[in-house]
Amino acid sequence: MRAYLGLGSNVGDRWAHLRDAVHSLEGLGPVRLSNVYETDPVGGPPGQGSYLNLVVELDTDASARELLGICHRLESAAGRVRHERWGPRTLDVDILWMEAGPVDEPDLQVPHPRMSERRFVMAPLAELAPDLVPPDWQDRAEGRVSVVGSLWPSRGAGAAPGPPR
Ligand code: A4P
Ligand code: MG
Repeated sequence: MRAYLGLGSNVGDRWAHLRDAVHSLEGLGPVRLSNVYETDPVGGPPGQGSYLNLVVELDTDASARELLGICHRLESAAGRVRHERWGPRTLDVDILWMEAGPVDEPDLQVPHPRMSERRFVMAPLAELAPDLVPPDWQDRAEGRVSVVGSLWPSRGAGAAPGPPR
């Protein structure tokens, strides 16, 4: 079943953090990738650096709870330390939407409750899943975003960041 993850990084080697996470996700099954976007930080402390963001489509039988565990493992592997909400991070991995259906628990909400307000989520998600994006999302979402490259193909030679293919 389809599931969408939102990945973001604004500390350290941002391309490497995203590439490593995508490599790990490829180990779970087939993936599709959006372009990578450079995005203005939304919320959080003033002065934090811009993010690189992308969305990954998975084809998976994992439950939402299992997927959350995978998100946390990927964040730990990138050396993420939690200081403050919406603060700078080596890697953030959020579950955006799952075909398996919604989840509403204290520590896990799917679809992600803030995704439609955020251009750094909606722009890459619109590439992969136009069916999940309301037609007026550009009017509702905040934050400047621009395509800066692609991780596709992410395997082997040619995996370095570059212009969209
Ligand atoms: N959690 C609940 N639902 C989910 C979900 N669907 N996916 C819980 C993942 N986690 C979910 O997250 C806190 C807890 O949320 C998790 O432990 C999990 O149990 P966190 O990653 O520790 O903290 P956070 O990311 O600072 O908080 P939050 O509320 O998840 O933030 P957001 O809304 O994800 O925003 N600006 C740009 N340009 N790009 C970004 O990527 N990211 C954020 C984070 C803010 N501004 C940004 C970006
Ligand atoms: Mg998060």
